[in-house]
Amino acid sequence: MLIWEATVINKVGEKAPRVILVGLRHSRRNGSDFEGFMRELEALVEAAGVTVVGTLVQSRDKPDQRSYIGRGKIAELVHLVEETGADMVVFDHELSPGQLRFLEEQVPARIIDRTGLILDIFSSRAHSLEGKLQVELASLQYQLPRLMGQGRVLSRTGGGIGTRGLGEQQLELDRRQIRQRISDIKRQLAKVEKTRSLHRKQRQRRGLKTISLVGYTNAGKSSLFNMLCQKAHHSGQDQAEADQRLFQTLDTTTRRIRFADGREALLSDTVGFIQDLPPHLIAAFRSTLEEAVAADVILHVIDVSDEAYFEKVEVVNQVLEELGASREQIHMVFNKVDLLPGFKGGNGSVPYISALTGQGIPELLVFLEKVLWPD
Ligand SMILES: Nc1nc2c(ncn2[C@@H]2O[C@H](COP(=O)(O)OP(=O)(O)OP(=O)(O)O)[C@@H](O)[C@H]2O)c(=O)[nH]1
Ligand SMILES: [Mg+2]
Repeated sequence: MLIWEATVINKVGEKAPRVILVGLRHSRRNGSDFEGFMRELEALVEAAGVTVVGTLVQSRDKPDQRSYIGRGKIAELVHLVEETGADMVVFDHELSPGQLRFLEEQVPARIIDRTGLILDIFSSRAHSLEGKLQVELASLQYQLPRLMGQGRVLSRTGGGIGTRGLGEQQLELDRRQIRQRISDIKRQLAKVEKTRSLHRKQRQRRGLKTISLVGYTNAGKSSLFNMLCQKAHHSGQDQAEADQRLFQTLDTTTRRIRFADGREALLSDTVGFIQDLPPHLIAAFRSTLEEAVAADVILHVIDVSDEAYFEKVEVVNQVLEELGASREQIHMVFNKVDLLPGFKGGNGSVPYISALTGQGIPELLVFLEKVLWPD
């Protein structure tokens, strides 16, 4: 059956694919810093475990409808692919099904767009049943309009998994199977959500307060989660994984933490955000994200050492707002102060911390206690 399979771009045992990045600088890209965007794309590619061997940048007023980068630039891309021996080309934006097909025909390498790349990273990181179902749902919805004729179906990585010799009939069969699978997954997810909302009601009834850590990917949420559990835990549990790779965390982890006076709260570590998150992914992860914003306190973790932190704060605020978080719930915490040369400490109103060295953590716990129990 041709349904989504969890294969990763860089399968263990295969040599790391060589990748060319393609970026399109155009006037409609909402003023954001293009170089920063490309650096982030490279970090995403690295998070998928592949090596970048070249970058191609095109400037035009707007994307070309048929080929995204324009015909002249495609010739240059083909040349670069041949010269570098690249196996894969990653585009900086989601391609339409038509653009993807056209590029596949023209360029002798696998074509992947930013959405396909993010989906790939997500699927390699999902461990829980819910996470896996959510990623599969988003992936199938992405894949459905991208199924191709002649019995070729685009794999999640944009390449073809060859089931040659099959025709339109097979294609229709595949589509029907995918639609069927999509509705199965939705049904399963609805069940998981029901159980979760039941648990939430139980917690509320017991009066247990909740804190969720949210923020841009790589801001240090998992590191802070571990640090807070270490300083305020009462049961030795396994740790959340912190890593410099983007989207290290996908599944939500929750632990009980205890404050100085013995009061307790539940702390959750969650999936990170990124600019231009694929809409299918947001939709698929909606219940996880809504769960995060339903907390009594939303701790927005910010990497102050990142020169683009201000834009990233905006991205996170926007997603939080879309999810219905209220301003009163959201509290910012500035992380990675150890990387700021000559940092002397904040003015006391906003917590400045280092989840790595532990600086500012006792103060953060006091801060959290105050916002959780204001009386
Ligand atoms: N120097 C320094 N590095 C930090 C600090 N906090 C986290 N890091 C590093 O930043 C990287 C990302 O940390 P994580 O805790 O995995 O970040 P995250 O927000 O959970 O990331 P995702 O799960 O990928 O969204 C890791 O390499 C951490 O070691 C800090 O306070 N100072
Ligand atoms: Mg994490």
